Amino acid sequence: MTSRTDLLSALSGIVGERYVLTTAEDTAPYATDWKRSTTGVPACVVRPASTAQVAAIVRLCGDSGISIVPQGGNTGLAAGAIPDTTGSQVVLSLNRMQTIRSLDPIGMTVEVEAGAILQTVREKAASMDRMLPIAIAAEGSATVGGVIATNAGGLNVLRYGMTRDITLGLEVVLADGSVSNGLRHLRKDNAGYDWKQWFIGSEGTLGIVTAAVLRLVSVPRYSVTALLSVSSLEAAISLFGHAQQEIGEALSAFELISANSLDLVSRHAHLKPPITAGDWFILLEGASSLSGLRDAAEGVLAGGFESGWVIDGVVAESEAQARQLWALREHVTEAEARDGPSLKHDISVSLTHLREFLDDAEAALVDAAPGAGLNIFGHLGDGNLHYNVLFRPDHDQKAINRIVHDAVIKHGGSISAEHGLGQYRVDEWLRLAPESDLRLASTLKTALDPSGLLNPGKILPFSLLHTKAI
Ligand code: 2HG
Ligand code: ZN
Repeated sequence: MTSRTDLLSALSGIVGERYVLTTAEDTAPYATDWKRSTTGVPACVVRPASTAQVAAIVRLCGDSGISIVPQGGNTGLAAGAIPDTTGSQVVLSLNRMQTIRSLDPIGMTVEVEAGAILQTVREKAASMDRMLPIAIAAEGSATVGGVIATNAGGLNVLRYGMTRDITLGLEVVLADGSVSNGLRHLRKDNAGYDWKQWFIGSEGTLGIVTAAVLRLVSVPRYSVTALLSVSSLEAAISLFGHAQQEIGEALSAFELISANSLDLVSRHAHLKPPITAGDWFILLEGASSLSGLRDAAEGVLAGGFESGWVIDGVVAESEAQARQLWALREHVTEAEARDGPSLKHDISVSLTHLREFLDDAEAALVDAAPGAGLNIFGHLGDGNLHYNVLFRPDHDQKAINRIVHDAVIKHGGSISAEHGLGQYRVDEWLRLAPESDLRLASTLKTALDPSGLLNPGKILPFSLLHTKAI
């Protein structure tokens, strides 16, 4: 058994003493999640500067039986990068590994270290007239490694896919301290298993992503943004079908925002929609290298009015107005946090069942948590809603989670669409996942991390790996 002093001095030997943080003050930013609802107690925080240092730390911790919680920008919404409260887990922050190793504007790829800030990579790509098509509200702090570990989604999934669809290659440090180098810049690569997929969305439980090759796209020269209010969810869904027809593959975002969400934004961020309200709002964006988008968006609006789906709408006249419309959507999370405590549910349900899901969940919540508020918004085009419940202290939080997730499963949906299971949804996943999913997950975890060194307690608690249930 390694003493704490031995561990700290061995870690200092790898990264240098100033990059091993031990005081409560220094470790605090790494110990609490963005929402400030989960706080852990790390043994220390270690900040390596290279893949070789990450590998050496993993070997050291493995030999000493000390578990590791990998962390990127700490912007996650499910506490997947926060240690437990035992004071025995080492947080391994990748925030010193920020190098953009290469950017190829013709091959349309960027190779980058895991700790690079998403926005910095997007800006670098933009400076060469290319776009990294991962757009999330936290891009100013989120890192490439964190985005990969959670398979982040965001605002443009409709057009470009999830992080999984944009990742071409990975470099990963495995639990035994070896390095798997798959930094290939290839669109086509069927040689053997596509092992990078095992690590994307694995929340640091199977290996530590240290670098990646990501796909770039051309910068759309034209874009159009519109905000519409609609008469019902059914109207919103019909309008989505219409927009897909009119705008086609250039439709890059189709976001749903409830009137309640915009009420929160108006109260806490003092921003108001410039149109007459309905129960729901739609923020629509089209982006293309070809012109004609504005006509197409106006066609969507006109068709929406004609069919009685749309109550009011505006197509942005300028870049500045488009940004104002987007600000309404982008402030929802912050406004919710300012309003008070909430239970986040990051769900996806196919559009054909969405109405029934909302009805079932709301009916059950009215009984179980009377007076709870709802903040529902998200990526309607992907069937992914953030169904966030603004609960009161007397409400049973576990019961609320069960109600929402039971309704999701009843309608064939997923309880974790784009934020990961983290710590918040592990119990619910174990309760609701098909046994065969758990068995496969357990097989993979046992093969890649047999001693449960990496991010224990996330996705598949180690204590459950060898039980009969799995
Ligand atoms: C978004 O879509 C993010 O804005 C955050 O995924 C969702 O705050 C949330 O629940
Ligand atoms: Zn989202």
